[in-house]
Amino acid sequence: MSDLVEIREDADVSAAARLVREIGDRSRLSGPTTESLITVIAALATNQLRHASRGRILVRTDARDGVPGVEIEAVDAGPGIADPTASFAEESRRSGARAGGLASVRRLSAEVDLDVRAGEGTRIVARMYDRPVPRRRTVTILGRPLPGGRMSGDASAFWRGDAFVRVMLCDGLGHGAEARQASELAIRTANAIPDAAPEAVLAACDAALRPTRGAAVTMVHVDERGHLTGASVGNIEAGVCQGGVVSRLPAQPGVVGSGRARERLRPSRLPMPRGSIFVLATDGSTYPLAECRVADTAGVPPWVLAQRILERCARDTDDAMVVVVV
Ligand SMILES: [Mn+2]
Repeated sequence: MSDLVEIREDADVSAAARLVREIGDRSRLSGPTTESLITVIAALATNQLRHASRGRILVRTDARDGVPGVEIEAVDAGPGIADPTASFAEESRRSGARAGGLASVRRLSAEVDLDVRAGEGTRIVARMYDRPVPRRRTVTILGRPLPGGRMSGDASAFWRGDAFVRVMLCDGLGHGAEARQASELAIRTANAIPDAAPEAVLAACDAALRPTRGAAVTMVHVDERGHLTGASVGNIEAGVCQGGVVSRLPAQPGVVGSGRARERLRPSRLPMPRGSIFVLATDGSTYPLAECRVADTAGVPPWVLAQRILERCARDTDDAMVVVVV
């Protein structure tokens, strides 16, 4: 069961709250869970009005291990959350200014996926369950065009299954709109073959991207048991980090779309145990994985790490995008 609410004015915040109350009642969720859903959807809707002036929110019922729950997905085409670290931080007693912020979304949700593209919009997906459930992987994507640029040539997407998440990151050659054509086509190609292995997705992209400039592309499949399988062509940095140690995902040189990348494609496997994080970054960032070496990343929210990489490593001469899977 799923429902959509358009958020255009203050009254729509109450409409969204009524919708999740109904869904909570129909799904026989406990009172406290329904109250949490109402708080979260109100925070998401208010955030959209305040920062994007409008947006839409999708609500879907879900269940995990027999425990009923709800997934709330908020999408807007605003400027993108400028400072995710601050927006999701718990309010201190002094900074009442942040009341109605997104801290409650983080606090009340079992999991949050976050996708923020500067100048393009924000997507927040929050999942809540009636009782504690085994935690699943979450994905954070933060990207921005090069300073002064209007459109990023980088693109990323993730696909979630019952026991896995698939993530793609693409850097169209050069930057701007034509680069974006190539990176978006890679995403659409992956989207059309949801069951294909990462190296098979890259092979399909190598053929599909022939009419474009081409792109650097990394595709990974991460399961819930601690296995990561991936394939990578071109200079996207990717690695699993744990306790300051980084295991890199090997990449083959070349360009997806050249028609020659598919000849040598091999899958790579890395262990990704609980507590480790997987970081991906386009070459708009210099030494992004060094950020995982200098400090222990355990317990650091993924958006804090992604934002830190963008702020400390991103170059002024290229689009930059960072993906963190925990
Ligand atoms: Mn680049």
